[in-house]
Amino acid sequence: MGSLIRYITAGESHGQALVVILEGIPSGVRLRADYINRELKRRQIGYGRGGRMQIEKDKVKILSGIRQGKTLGSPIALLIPNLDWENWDKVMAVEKKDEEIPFLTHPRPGHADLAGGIKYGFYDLRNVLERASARETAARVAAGAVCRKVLEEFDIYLYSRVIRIGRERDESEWNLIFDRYPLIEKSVLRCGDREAEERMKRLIDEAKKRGDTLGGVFEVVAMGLPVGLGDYIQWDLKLDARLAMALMSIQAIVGVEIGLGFETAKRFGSEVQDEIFYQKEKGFYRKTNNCGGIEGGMSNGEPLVVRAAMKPLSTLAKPLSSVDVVSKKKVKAAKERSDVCAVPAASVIGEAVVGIEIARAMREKFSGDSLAEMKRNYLSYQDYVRKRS
Ligand code: EPS
Repeated sequence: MGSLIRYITAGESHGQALVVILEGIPSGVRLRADYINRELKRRQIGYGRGGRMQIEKDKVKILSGIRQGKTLGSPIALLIPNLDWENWDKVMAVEKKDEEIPFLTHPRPGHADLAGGIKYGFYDLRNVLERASARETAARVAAGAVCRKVLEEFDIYLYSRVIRIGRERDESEWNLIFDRYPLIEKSVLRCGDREAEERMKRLIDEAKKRGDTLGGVFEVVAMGLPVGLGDYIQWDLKLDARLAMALMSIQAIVGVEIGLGFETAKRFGSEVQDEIFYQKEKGFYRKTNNCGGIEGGMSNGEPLVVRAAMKPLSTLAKPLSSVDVVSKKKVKAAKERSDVCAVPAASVIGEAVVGIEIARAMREKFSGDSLAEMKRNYLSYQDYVRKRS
């Protein structure tokens, strides 16, 4: 995609640390570790998580790219130590030790275990699951926090909430997210409806009792996007396509919709398209936002509304049938300590990856090596937009 902002993560779930290198952040952005840590903490909260979150207290170590509190424009390297590493140092040792480590040979249906083992030629499926684990998303949230800081410089703000856990739903419209945000941020399920939250919690308790897991749906809303992020001229520049890829790349995400999404397929065009109005003070505007802030692969100035569906986690305390990859005998799938439900965490991760995509599109549109240069370009574009409206 040739974008100026790009990132790559490294790290195993029970290895020493997670690492992310983020490139393309302009110089001159004020950034403190505390700001990143706040986002890391938000990702760790959530009803239905397992024992691991009692162990990890995610804190970032900024290794490069920031000096005297401001970004340098050079690659930003961030490290998040895994506190659980001390319990896994033998199993996950870099050097081969004399002690034999038993192989994990029972792939979990729905996990990367079997396809990954066949692909990389492993009979110890731990080699797959350690990297396939959603622990990796802590690194993405750290990168997302940096991008979020850039976006705040342009008055772009991100929100998220959980609207479904299994069969239980919060039916409220997306635009209630702002009024309910204090409640959402305090909720253990990131749900803005207390009654729905209680039902969701009961369902999670029931799943836990049964040794089962649950998925759900979260919604991310971004406010303040200028018109014209993304592009209509080429498939891989379209903002909706890029957001879908970013969200689908989160572990266990199986579907993404923008605005009314799948619901639009059931309606007439006249019930779906957002009519255009104009007022001298306001410029162009809409009274509805069924398209979720994106038309023709570009932001249209309305709030961005995206939702993602997460499948139930594949590590079950009461495991399903599987086959041993060595003996080929019928077995029960591997039973690792895990979460019952991680949709609230996914919702914070969703904010992060959406933030990264918006920051990338902003850097493309308002190209500049420094924040000041980006801001100048942004302001001159605002002048242009105002003159036209
Ligand atoms: C995960 C399994 C669990 C989760 C983990 C993701 O870890 P463990 O196997 O150590 O109990 O807690 O998520 C995190 C560690 C995290 O930071 O989100 C998995 O298999 O994907």
